[in-house]
Amino acid sequence: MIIPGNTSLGEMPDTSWFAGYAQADFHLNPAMYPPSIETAASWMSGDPGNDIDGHSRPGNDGTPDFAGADLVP
Ligand SMILES: [Ca+2]
Repeated sequence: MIIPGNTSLGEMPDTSWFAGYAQADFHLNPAMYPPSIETAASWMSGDPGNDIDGHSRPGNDGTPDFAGADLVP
């Protein structure tokens, strides 16, 4: 399902791009995640200022950002 205004990352044949999907560890595996995830989101006021590790998010409305809870600096 594609929701208008969202970026499709395509089919997800496996979960290897998460560090530990089965253990609910949704950190990105740097060698495995699709590059398009780095700009699939747009940061907007009200979004979290940091990811799950405390890494800073853009902080400016409309700035491309990693989709999801983790970003890889
Ligand atoms: Ca991170």
